[in-house]
Amino acid sequence: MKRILTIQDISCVGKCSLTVALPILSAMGLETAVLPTAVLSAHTVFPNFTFRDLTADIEPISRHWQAEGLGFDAIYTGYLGSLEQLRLIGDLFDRFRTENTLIVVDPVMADNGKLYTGFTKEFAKGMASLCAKADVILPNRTEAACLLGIPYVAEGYNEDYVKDILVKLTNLGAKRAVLTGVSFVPDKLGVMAYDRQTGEFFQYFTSRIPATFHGTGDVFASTFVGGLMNGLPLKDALALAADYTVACIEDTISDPTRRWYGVNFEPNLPMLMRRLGK
Ligand code: PXL
Repeated sequence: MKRILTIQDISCVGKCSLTVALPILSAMGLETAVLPTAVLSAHTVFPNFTFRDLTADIEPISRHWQAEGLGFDAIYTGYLGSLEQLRLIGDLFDRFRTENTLIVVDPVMADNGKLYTGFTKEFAKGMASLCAKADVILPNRTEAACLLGIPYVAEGYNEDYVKDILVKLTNLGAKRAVLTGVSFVPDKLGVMAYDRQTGEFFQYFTSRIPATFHGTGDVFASTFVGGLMNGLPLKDALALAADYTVACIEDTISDPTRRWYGVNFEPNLPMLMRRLGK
């Protein structure tokens, strides 16, 4: 069984980060180790959330793993809390990377043209340095603008513009870049990707659902990483992640008892397993 390490916060309530990544990756048949970067009472869209920083634990925990000879087939990072954490995790990549380790960085920090609470331009620069050490990065369009230090364009862009962004993203250092939240026509939303080694571009679009929910980026990223670790080619992992995310959003919309703070990813786990033949 492949073993994956995911590094992100625990938002105790919130259907995001580790509370999404763990069940999704487990359902996809992957042993999932975690390195929590912080414990929050709830994610940062809740008012008055508590935040316990775990930066000081990153090095001792990972040194223990090294002493035990533990390694990982993939390392996937999500929400990280500080510049110091970016530095420590870059160092962890260097210590655990082998020829066969897949390193995926989801540079969680912004959406809809704005940085999330607590993030700065300096953090975005540090995140660009962490992205340089990854094999695959998956920013949304706002995060891509922050990483590249260019203005966020809300609408009215075309395919050439997105391709240019993707090439610039891989110029940061990663072999492959996936850009989420791409839309050329109002009723379709999707992802585009670029593989610098083959020069190939990919795209996958679904119907746009007129609602936004928190945590969908983490659902998408976890499923995408799980797909790659199940041996799917990039384009199939993208399609699986997009279809599953859409199914979760549709389930949420049709649920009168839905939570405002996240999506119903749980009822759709069997669909994910079926798609993988599990
Ligand atoms: O879903 C991304 C995310 C993860 N973790 C925390 C967050 C957010 C987005 O706001 O607040 C704590």
